Parts: sequence; C-alpha cells; structure tokens
Amino acid sequence: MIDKEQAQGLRFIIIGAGMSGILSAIKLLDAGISNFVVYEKADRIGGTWRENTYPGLTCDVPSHSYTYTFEPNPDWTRHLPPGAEIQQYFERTTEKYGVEKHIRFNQEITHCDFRDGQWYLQKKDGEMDKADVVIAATGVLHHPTLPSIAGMKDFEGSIFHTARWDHSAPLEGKRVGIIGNGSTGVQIVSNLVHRAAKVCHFQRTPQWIMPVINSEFSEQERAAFRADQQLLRDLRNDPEYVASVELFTQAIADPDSEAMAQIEAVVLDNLEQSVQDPILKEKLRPDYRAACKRLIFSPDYYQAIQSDTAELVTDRIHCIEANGVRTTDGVLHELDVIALATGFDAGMFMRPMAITGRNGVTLEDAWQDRPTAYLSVTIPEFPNFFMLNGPNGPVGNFSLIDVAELEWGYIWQLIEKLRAKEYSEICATQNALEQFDKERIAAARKTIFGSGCKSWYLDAEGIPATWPWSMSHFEERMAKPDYTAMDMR
Ligand code: NA7
Repeated sequence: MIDKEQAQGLRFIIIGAGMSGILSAIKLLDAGISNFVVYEKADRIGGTWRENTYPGLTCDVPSHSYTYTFEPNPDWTRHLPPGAEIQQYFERTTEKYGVEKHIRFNQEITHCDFRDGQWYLQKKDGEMDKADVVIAATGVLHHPTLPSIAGMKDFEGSIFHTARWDHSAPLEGKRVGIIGNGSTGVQIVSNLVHRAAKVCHFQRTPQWIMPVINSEFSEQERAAFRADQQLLRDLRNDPEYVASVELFTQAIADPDSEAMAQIEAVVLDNLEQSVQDPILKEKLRPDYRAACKRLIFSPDYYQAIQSDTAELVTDRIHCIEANGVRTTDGVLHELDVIALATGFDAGMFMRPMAITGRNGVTLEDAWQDRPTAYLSVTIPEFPNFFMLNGPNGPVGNFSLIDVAELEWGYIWQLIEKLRAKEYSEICATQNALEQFDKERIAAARKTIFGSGCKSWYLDAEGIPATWPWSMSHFEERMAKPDYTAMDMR
C-alpha cells in the first residue's frame, strides 16, 4: 500500500488539454492524485476538436467507440459523431471530473529540461515550473501544412487552412475552392455542395472511399441509452466494431491477406457503383492500393462530387491569382473562398518544444533520424517523461481514445514504481528502443502503408511511422511493461 503522503509528494505536469491530456488528468484524480497541473497553449480544451471547426467536420470512428470507456455518452446524435458534439463531450467530461481547475490556459510550454532528477518547464512568458513526471499529451495532427503555391497572397477573397476556418467568410451562394482531398477536403466538399453556388475540388491524387452509413440515433434510442447504461456499454464494446478494428489492423500488417482483399473489393465496388460518368470515374480511380493512404470513410462524397454545383479539378494548380486558382491548362477557376485542406505536419509531435533529457541529450538528438519512442510512450534518457499518442503508435481508421487509454494503462504501471519510491527515474533503455525500432521498421516497410503511395503516415525517409502490427498485439504489449526494457534507477 502506497503511503498517501509519499504518493502526493510526486508532482505531475500534463502538457495539452486535448483528448489524451484530459484522460490523464481524470486518471490521476481517480487515483487520488491532485498534485498536478495541465498546461494548455489555447484558451479552451479540446485539441484537434477545438482547432477544427470546418463545415461537415465528422469523426470517422463510430460515436460510441470514440468515447472514453469510463464515460459513455447517451447523447450522440449520429452513428459518426459531428465535431461540435465531440468538443461538447470533452467539455462536459472535463467539468464532470473536476479537471478544469487544474488547467492553466494560454500557457504554452517552450522548454522541458531534466536536471537533478526533476523536469523544469519553461513557459512562453518565461515563467518556470517543475515536476517529477511529465505527460506529453500534445496531439498528433496540429501543425497545419500550408502549400507553397505561387500567388497565395494575391487572392482577393478569403483563403485559410481548414484547421483555421474563417467563419466570417460567407459560403452560401458563393464559389468555393477546396484544395486537397484527404478526409478533411472530402467532408467539406460533401457539406458545401448543398450550400455554395459552386464547389471546385482540386484533387492531386485520387482517394479510395469506404462507404459508410451515418444514420441518426432517434430521440427514442437516446432515451433508451440514458435509461440503461448496459445498452451503452454494449455499443461501446460492439463485437462487430472490435472485430473490424482487429481485422483492419491485420490487413494493414499483411497486404496480401484475405482481409485486405475484402477492403479492396468494397472500395472498388463503391467507385464502380457510385460514379456514373466514365470520365469522372477514371479521374477518381486511384492507381495505388486501398488503405495505403488513410482510407476515407464517406457516406456521400461520390454523390456530392456528381452534383451540379461540384467540379472535380484534376489539372495541376499553376498559381493563385486575385480572382481564383489557375490550373496548368490555363483555366482560371474563379472563386470567392479558398480552403486549404492540405493536411498537417505529422512528424512534429511535442515540437517545437525544446526538450533536453538526462546528460544533455536533446529531443533533436534522439529524433535525428526520425521521431521514435519505445512502444510509443517512452524515450531513452528522458526519464519520467511519457507520451500519449506519441510516435510509432497505432494509427488508422479506429479510435485514438482506445489507443490513449491502453497507453495510459502502461504508463500508470511505471508511475506506480515511482510513487512507491522503488525507483526515481524510469525510461526505456537505448537497447530496447533500438531493438523495437529495428523490428518495427522491418514490419512497417511490409505494411500496406509502405506499398507505394504518399501519405502523412510516412516519415521523412518514406518509411511508415506507425505501429505495424495488429491492435491485439498492441493491447498485449500495453498490458504489462517489460521491465527488462526499462532503465530504472
Ligand atoms: P491529408 O490526409 O494529409 O490530406 C492532405 C491533402 O492535401 C491531400 O489530398 C494532398 O494531396 C493535398 N495537398 C497537399 N499539398 C498540396 C498541394 N501543394 N497542392 C495540391 N494538393 C495538396 O490531410 P487531412 O486534413 O485531409 O486529413 C488528415 C487526417 O485528419 C485524416 O487522415 C484523419 O486522421 C484526420 P496528395 O494526396 O498528397 O497528392
């Protein structure tokens, strides 16, 4: 039994008040720990769900699975949760669990330095704080990538990245250009074709589209969920969804599997059946394998792009001019608004924070070749510094909440060793990371992500940066730390 006084002696700092930072705070409070703060650079919680507010924003994971296991939500209105509802869910949950009073808003951490057994954190305003344990819950996709297209500054209408949506720009009856056709661009186009006078979708590379039904939960169903928690638990643990994640991750790991053949057949059939015009169909047909880029789950994109208000533009963009986008065929696509759905710099993780671990080792040293972390949560020479949704974890068409909860379970077991004062510094050994990296990279090259396409899953060398094995394997690895892989002092 850990002495309460002793345990309270450890001070925790969580960086980031998004999905995984809130999770960490709730878990600490649940364990009776209140000696912590959450630093958040923005003025509200929510992370990616705070920053993205574009029209049509939807999570492509089923609502009841994109939910903390301990906080089921009877009020989801649709099978796939709209972004605004997710933001509200996190706000409600933050309040319910009393996390808010631990959060320091508008406080960006710029430096973390490990000295004399403690982490010293410096904020942008120069103020310092210190902690025994740091949880980096800084998110994955939060640094927008702006394209370098000539003339962007000359555009006389509104132009912005989709994660910085300018809600003052009118859309109704306007001519809107969307550059990029990842999940973001596809969701925006599907929404805007019903509102704008014209939607030009600029596509550089076609995408495979997985059909999905996004039906509403009726008021009756929601009342039933409110009345019976078991119904919600059943939905959360829906065996069909759980099996589909396992099958999907197995398919990613083995592109020659029957599971991958099934995925390929479904997306191909979707294209063949949904798009009538043979010329448009060929423009939309990818020349790489399904799921190589993150699959787009969409109930209505093919319908949207065939509507009278939509135009798919596949000629390369030459430049942006005062009145629109000029493509290399010489055509000027006249526009009032341009949304840059051009994605994010997925290799940033905690950066631009400058982090220096034991013996002066910097994060830039540690990540010289690529962002890496042992089992995605710990880096050698960065003792008591743990990451949620860090590099090399599972990513794909499934819930990152589940991934963060599994990672927390692992991290917590390490923290318990610190709380019990068995050790004062814990991180992965260099050997463990090297071995993990070797095995991970060899497997990652063979995954579908490495089968010959460009995507945000790839690192600077073109190697998939993700967990290359099945979800059940990740669960096994997260269940109990392998202490021989840990440098514990
Ligand atoms: P993605 O999936 O990274 O998509 C970015 C899109 O932007 C993609 O279609 C790119 O084309 C396109 N792009 C990027 N730069 C340019 C330039 N310069 N010109 C034309 N087109 C360009 O980002 P999303 O925001 O859609 O989704 C990110 C994730 O958020 C998503 O996977 C979910 O996990 C949630 P390309 O394919 O590279 O030819």
